[in-house]
Amino acid sequence: MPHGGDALYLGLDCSTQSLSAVVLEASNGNHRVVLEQSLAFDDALPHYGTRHGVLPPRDPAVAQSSPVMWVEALDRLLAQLAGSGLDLRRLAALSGAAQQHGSVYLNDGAARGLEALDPARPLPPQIVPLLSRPIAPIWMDSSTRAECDAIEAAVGGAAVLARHTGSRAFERFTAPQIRKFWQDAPAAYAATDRIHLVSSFLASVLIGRHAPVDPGDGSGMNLMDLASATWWTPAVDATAPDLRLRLPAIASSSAIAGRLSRHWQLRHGLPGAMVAVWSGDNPCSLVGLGLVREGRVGVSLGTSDTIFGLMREPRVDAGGTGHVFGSPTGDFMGITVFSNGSLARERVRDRYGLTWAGFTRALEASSPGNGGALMLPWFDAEITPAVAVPGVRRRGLDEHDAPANVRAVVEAQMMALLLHSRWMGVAVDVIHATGGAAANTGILQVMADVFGAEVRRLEVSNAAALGAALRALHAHRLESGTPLSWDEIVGRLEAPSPGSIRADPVRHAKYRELLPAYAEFERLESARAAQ
Ligand code: XUL
Repeated sequence: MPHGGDALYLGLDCSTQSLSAVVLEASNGNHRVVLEQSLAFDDALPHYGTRHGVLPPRDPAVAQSSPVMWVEALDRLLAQLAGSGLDLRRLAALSGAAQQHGSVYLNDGAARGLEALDPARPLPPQIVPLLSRPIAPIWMDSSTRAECDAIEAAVGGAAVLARHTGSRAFERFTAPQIRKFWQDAPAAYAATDRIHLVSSFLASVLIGRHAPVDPGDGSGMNLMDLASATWWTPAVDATAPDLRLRLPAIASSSAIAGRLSRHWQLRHGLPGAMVAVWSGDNPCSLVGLGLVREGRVGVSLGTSDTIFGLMREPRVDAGGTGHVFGSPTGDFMGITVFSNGSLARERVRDRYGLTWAGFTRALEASSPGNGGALMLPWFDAEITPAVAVPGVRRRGLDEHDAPANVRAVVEAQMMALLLHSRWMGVAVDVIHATGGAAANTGILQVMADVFGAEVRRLEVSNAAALGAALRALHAHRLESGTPLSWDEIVGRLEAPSPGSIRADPVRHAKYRELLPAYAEFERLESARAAQ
């Protein structure tokens, strides 16, 4: 450490709606969070015109965002950190998490351009000329069913693709998105020299050269062979011509990609700290929630709702809804993703003119089980189960009854989480919860009651950014020849004791009774939507 004091580690999280930072201070063998900061894209950078971080779509199935906006947000947030009063000369390493699957397309001027960023000039006009595609397709996109079918057919079927890459083809995964780009804009594809994930793109901007992807985020592409963490040639060849030449290297999540480039040192007075390879937000949340052993699950209630847990072996979901990703620990993780997460909760809140406090009161004013009334909150196209044509479905539920609708959206989300995580084969007695909605005790109580499990809430609001900071610490110690085990990394975090919410046996019994009716309603309606 070149300067006195304890080492600092920075974790960033570029999610759908915001960029967040968590700074850890490591002292006396332990580490603790000393700063949390966040910047919401719509509010902080209104000139990009995003809504909830997404560019207004021409087609409702298309979801895109702006890579330049993410870089401008990075610049702003690092400026805020530099002015926060923390002595950032103590910054030993940083890493990041990002929304998964989204891709960024760079031309052959990017390698030089990233190296030569001018700290005296604003960043956006320096990034724009490096892009061969001005926008980035993101995980909410559901416009590539035809491309999914073509890729699956070319490699021998959905099951073969899932066996190798961890998932059958999903619309939002990077390979179908790349295939669509090649078909729609062949000249722009030809002018593309490197295709990054959101994670590896931002890491590249920080180190001033092309960064690798890690197996955690790489497994969200339908292109990586899970077992060997190498590009799987049949899927690469099935996606687009000469794609292999355009893909980044794959490196361990604990590898150092480079150091903060001169640009960042001069622009914000930051040190040449090590930059560990970035990963996806879900793999980082796994670490942030301390789930480094098999048998525990995490739930993230963010823009997407996700349920995940570590796996020693890659057990692929035969039903085709879940995914297996790489875990930053070098193991695997099972995950199921729902697109109607916080935006669905928000749509119900707004429909009845409620604040969040009013939403909570409405939840409390309605009775568990909702008298059997059910909702399928498919405000947007749903990933799990696959529903391409959005639309809310109600059964026995009066659309005008605000408390019943508030309860119905939360109960449906929790029952869907339970139903579609069974394939992971994990007995769930404790759930570690994170994400914006985890602040709401009423929602977590429904989670506890539906699962019949204890729910623990992390005090740090952003588990993905925390996980990225812990990964930076892990990578730095490994690089310095003083490695720490993952148990030590998560065990030495001095976190205030997490809030714990217990299941009520009577309410749990009620949900066990309701679950088959919910499952049947979901099965019927998703089948009808597919016709
Ligand atoms: C994961 C997924 C989402 C995004 C959200 O497969 O699509 O959870 O990572 O940021």
